[in-house]
Amino acid sequence: MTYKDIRKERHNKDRAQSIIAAIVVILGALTVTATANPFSKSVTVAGGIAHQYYYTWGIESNVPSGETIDSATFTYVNVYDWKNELGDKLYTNLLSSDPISLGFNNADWDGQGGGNNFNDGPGGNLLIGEWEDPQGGSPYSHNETYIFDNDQLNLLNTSAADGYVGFGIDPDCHYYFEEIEFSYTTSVIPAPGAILFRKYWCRLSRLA
Ligand SMILES: [Ca+2]
Ligand SMILES: [Ca+2]
Ligand SMILES: [Ca+2]
Repeated sequence: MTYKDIRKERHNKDRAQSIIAAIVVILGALTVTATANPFSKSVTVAGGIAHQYYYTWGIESNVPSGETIDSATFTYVNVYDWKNELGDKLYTNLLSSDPISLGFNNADWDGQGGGNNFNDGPGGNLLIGEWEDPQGGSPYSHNETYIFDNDQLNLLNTSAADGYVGFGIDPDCHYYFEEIEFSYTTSVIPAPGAILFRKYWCRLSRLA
């Protein structure tokens, strides 16, 4: 290798290292924007929810532009029912169509019957939790939590696209709780440019 070749190789190496240093700075900035954004909303219902009705909870979903919900949970805090009876279930559903009103509202009367009055199924609402208090009568610090699976996350993201999501809750016994909490985290949807960027990053790394 001639002296000229050595200088040329050194020049190329210095250049590649400068480019990589710049990329590291940019990647640092990208890492900050990729941090999960937590969202949490809660509601209290004075006197609890009555067995002969079913309810809706409409929420402004507030997913940042260019991001997607990647995890979600729904929790009844310190929940219990009036007393332990056969079939006294608490059904919780993610709705495919948003409720007419925001907030927690009485949707209709079911006379404590009909099972789950929100009829979950493919293409429609999805049941996210079904619970029956095994004790009843008084609180015992039980939190009933549901973690969304992939199908539920997909429906949640589809519904949140218009800025609103809704839940359908059907108690077939009188249920009491401190509050209901709905939480999610989001992450940035990777842009096609980021994938291309990663490809060139690998090539440049080999040059250095
Ligand atoms: Ca019912
Ligand atoms: Ca919606
Ligand atoms: Ca009911």
